[in-house]
Amino acid sequence: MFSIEMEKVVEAAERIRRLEVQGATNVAFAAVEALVEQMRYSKARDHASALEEIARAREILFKSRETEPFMRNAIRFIEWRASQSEWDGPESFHELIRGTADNLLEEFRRARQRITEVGSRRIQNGSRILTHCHSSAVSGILRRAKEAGADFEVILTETRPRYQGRITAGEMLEAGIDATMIVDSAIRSFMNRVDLVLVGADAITSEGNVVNKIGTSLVALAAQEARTPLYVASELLKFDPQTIHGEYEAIEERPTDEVWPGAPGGLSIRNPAFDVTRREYIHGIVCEEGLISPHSILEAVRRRYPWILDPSGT
Ligand code: RI2
Repeated sequence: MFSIEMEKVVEAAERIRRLEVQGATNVAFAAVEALVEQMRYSKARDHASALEEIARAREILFKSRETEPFMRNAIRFIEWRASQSEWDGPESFHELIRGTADNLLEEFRRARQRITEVGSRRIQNGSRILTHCHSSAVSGILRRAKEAGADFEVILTETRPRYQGRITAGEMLEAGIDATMIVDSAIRSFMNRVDLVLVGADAITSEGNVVNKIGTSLVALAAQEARTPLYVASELLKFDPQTIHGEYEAIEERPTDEVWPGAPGGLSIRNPAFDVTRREYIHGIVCEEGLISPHSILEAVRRRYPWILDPSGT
């Protein structure tokens, strides 16, 4: 459908779609890098066609995974900056894109550092933490806590159907953290032995609800029943501004053969990748503004990243 000129972006979108790049933050980084690369090899010779190319890149990247506002916020920001720039030839245009992306990625790294610091303080010596799926934010917090000398155990779910729990397991073992894997359906059986639940996020809505890997809302239910506090580790950059306007976060449905390859004909299979955990189930969101209540998410985003709500306000 797209010409060979969109090669860099098409390749990146494919890797994202196949989950070779996984986790909202990694997806955002990969999408930004792909856009910068694309514009490095751009054949556009005027401002209008360069912007047209960015718009096509955006379209391809956004389709790779539906539930990824972090990626969308980042790409929209770069696109907006590009649209406001003066055209001074393709090389300086690329420099502008590169510079904007570098500043943005630096901001992402600073956000992550703060999340890691704040979150690690909640990991008590001798405690047991349950996590679901693989979140680089959660892994970062746990690694930091370990470096700070805390001795704790992690219970991790295997996370059907794509088994991202194995990525978490590998990272825990590499960091020397005591880790135990359970099947997803064992969550309730283990919840009474857990001190704290820590999960990542793919999207945060204006009401403070969190969209994360399918099964997270069940983890939250079990945690509430057992009175185990549940924290979400997430950049505010995952806030979806569309939700302010009343839109629901779209939930990606993935191929059914991930659930059962070669399933008998006539059987319907559904494979939603994410679900919504309502804010009532969330004790706090560990973000770049510190540990905040999900109720205050919109104010925090407005304070920290006004450009997410309105790029012309930057
Ligand atoms: P970080 C993952 O989705 C999980 O739902 C995880 O909690 C979330 O992204 C955030 O990951 P998937 O890509 O940004 O495995 O914390 O479908 O890395």
